[in-house]
Amino acid sequence: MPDHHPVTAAQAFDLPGELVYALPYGSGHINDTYALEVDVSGKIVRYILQRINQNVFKAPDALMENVERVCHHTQQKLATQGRPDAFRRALRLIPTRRGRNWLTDAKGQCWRCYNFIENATGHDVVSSVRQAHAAARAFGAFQAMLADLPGVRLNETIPNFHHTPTRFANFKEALKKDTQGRAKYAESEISFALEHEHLASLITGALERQEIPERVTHNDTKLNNVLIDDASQEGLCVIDLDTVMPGSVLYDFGDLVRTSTSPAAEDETDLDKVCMQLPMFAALVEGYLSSAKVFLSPREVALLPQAGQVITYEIGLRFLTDWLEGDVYFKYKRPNHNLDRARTQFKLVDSITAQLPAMRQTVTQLS
Ligand code: ADP
Ligand code: GN1
Ligand code: MG
Repeated sequence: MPDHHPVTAAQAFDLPGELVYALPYGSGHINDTYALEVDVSGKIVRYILQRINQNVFKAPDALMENVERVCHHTQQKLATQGRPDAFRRALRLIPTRRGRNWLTDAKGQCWRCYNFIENATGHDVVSSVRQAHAAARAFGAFQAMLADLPGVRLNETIPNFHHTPTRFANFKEALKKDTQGRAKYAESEISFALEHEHLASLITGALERQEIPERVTHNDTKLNNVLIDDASQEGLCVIDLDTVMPGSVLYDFGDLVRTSTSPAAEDETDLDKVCMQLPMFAALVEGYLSSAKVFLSPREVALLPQAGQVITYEIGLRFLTDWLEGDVYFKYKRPNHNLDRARTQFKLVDSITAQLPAMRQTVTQLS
């Protein structure tokens, strides 16, 4: 953890009692996340405090303007649906004592505080078809809620975030520079990345040719970015709103395939465990279409099978690039962690590629 002090930041927020603890929390790769424990008349109430990673998000105010709008809109939607548990189904920003929705501290660090969604879990690895179905349904419902977001186009919090050809170009640049002298240790991963360049423009090309529309999308739909209700196993609340911005639904569906069809963790080192499981894919398609079919175009549906292949390749490229550049972007816990992650992604790309005909058949049957 960096030296930024969460307690000082927490005290700037309008919490309803005494702060007891601020503990590092979760397994996100980007922000610093803390669970706050607040004593409210003898009862402990938890909150989530986050310091935005400004190495990754260069314009935190523009990011928070998006988050503010998205939270407001989703809460309003849920309120009009009259759901009794609406407060568990969308994030709510806790204001600062000065009435702002985020804090910029004396060092220029940006912090925000959310309600803590209790009795729900963000899973790092999928454990059942039911879970896959629930996650996909929740992300589809999230996209549906944002389809009529009023106002101007959302800010792009990371330019070219899912422009896979740009990710490929960045990889080539990192390879050329090889600042850490690491390229010689990853020959087969580098070959894989170079040989699969044709995948990069599949979705961006369709967007550019206007075969598929730009929509408001989440852009970071990995399984642990939706909290699943521990009791009902329903996909309850979509979190990690930093990259909600204009994009393609295919990257959202694809990242579900990347993170919810393999029984192995994203950083599994035993590659024999990494594979795309067709029953999980079918559950994702069913769950996603149950909430998103109303607005998806036929072309978007037709491209669902390949979406996972493209984004898994893209995230593999990003892990490999970061490793070549000396691990400057993703948080890591061991040497070569990003290389391990890249390997796992590329193994999964192969597994998806081998099963594309069956995946296409599944989508045809279920749509
Ligand atoms: P990162 O961008 O670093 O991935 P996230 O916003 O995904 O950060 O948060 C990290 C983790 O914190 C999540 O995976 C989840 O476990 C937990 N978390 C985030 N927001 C909440 C919340 N409002 N309620 C409960 N847990 C949360
Ligand atoms: C990061 O923030 P987190 O851990 O949910 C990353 C995603 C990657 C993912 C890989 C802003 O997601 O793009 O797909 O790691 N987020 C950002 O696990 O770069
Ligand atoms: Mg996250």
